[in-house]
Amino acid sequence: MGPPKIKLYVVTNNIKKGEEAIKILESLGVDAEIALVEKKEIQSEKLEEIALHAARTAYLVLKKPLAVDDSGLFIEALNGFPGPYSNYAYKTIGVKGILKLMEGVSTRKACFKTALAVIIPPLEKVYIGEVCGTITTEPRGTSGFGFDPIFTPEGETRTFAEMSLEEKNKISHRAKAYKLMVKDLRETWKTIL
Ligand code: ITT
Repeated sequence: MGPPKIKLYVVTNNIKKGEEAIKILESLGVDAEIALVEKKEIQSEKLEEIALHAARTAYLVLKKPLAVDDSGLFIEALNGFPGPYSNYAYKTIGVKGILKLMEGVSTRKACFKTALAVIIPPLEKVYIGEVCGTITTEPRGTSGFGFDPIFTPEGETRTFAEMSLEEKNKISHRAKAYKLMVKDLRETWKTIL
């Protein structure tokens, strides 16, 4: 028997997002749990900075190995809006507001991006995952959360909200970031995840 596995805490206040992360980690064989810890969100245009700062402040409270993902939807025709302001945009103008801003706009390309910060002392790292696709003209589907009903990933006809969680987790920005993280931690850093 080797050393015991590390348990990773997924810090978020968004339960849907947390459940998605737990499923991804489960499929990679990682022991993980959601932690609803108060974390400070700085304003920055860089998801990497927001995620790392949030992870550091959460670590001061939790003092256990943890991961924080900060994600956003970057719409090309809106010069990357809402991007790092996705939470605020979702709560204020919402899915409908985004569709309204996109009315009559033919360039519908958009990308979801995740910056995943992990702290397993002394290690502190940030991983990036991205998936591009298009913004629909109408919301479709009821699964997932946030902007899932208006985003169709490349090579698909369905929105993320029309897919099962397992399907979204095969291709999503979040899944890509977590897969990179687990691979790097296990292979390069010999972390027992
Ligand atoms: P925490 O910071 O507490 O984790 P949050 O909801 O603010 O929760 P993010 O900052 O990562 O999480 O995401 C900002 C918003 O972007 C989020 O509220 C959603 O509206 C949207 N979003 C993020 N990831 C998404 C995804 O996979 N599918 C659809 N929308 C997503």
